Amino acid sequence: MSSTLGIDSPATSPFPPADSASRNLLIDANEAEELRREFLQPQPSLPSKYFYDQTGSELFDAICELDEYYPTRTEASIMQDNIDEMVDAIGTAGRLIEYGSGSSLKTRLLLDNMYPEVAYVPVDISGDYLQQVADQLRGDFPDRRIDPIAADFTRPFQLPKQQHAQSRDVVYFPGSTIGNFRPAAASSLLSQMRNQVGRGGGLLIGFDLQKAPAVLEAAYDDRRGVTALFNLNLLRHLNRVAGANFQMEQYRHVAFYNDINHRIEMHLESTREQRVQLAGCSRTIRKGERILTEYSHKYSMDGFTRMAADSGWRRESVWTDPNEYFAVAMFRS
Ligand code: AVI
Repeated sequence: MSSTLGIDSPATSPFPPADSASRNLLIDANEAEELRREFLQPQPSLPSKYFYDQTGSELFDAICELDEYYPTRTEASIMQDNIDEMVDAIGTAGRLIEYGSGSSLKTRLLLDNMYPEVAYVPVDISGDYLQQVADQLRGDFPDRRIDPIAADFTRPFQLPKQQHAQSRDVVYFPGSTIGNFRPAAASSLLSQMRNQVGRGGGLLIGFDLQKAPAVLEAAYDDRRGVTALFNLNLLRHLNRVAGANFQMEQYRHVAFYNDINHRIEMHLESTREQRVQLAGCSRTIRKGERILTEYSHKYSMDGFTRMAADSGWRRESVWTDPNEYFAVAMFRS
């Protein structure tokens, strides 16, 4: 998940320095700076990475089970239905490098089926959790080489050198996480992946397709209100780690499809005027004002292929579901 949603850090901050409250934060100085920068924009926003504390991760798992939230199960069925072709496209030698691997749960099908010579390289920012997952995977897949790397995949990171010159690296980026990046940030991430695997390398990526707005809006505003809780939990998380004083009950979840930019937008709308403190800064949020918390871009097949081509990727194969709701594609550099 992007830490900046595509906003680059200016060399010097245009915002006032943090006050003394920022000394007790559970986030580092760069994160505090990023929060202040986003929150103090004319259109306030908050980085979506703060969705994922313990509660938020559990709520996201619950979202993936919802009737309305089609992406997870659709991608899983595409993988299941086409696993043999995918495994052949990955090839017989090299590494599968998963960006933002988390629990690696969705990758088990590939780990079960890939050629035995292919090593698995899960990349995740949370080092301790990554080691636990890697130990578990080594137990469950004793014949597979597992080489975890603790890194923030949104920034360039070093891979150990390949053992054989002719081996090919394939980046695996499932879950339509690419859709949570703004277009410029998505393009630069695709370029970074391209540079990392070099010529002849691959990219196996899942992305969400454009479809009827009613289907999309239901997926991000479900009847049981799980997505609303997921969105609101971001405020609770920031209260805990970033010295914020959000009153959760004074915001409501808003999700809609922006059909000009082809994206779901999630916001939190304030139900009254209030003064908010966050990471050592403060601002007034008016009644009815919205704080942007997430974009989830939806692509056309051609649009995604063009964006990838601009970053040096040629589409080799694409697999989709009967409704054409979601796509998994193999690109080659
Ligand atoms: C993680 N990401 C791909 C999800 C999405 O669909 O954009 C995050 C999410 N937000 C609300 N529901 C799910």
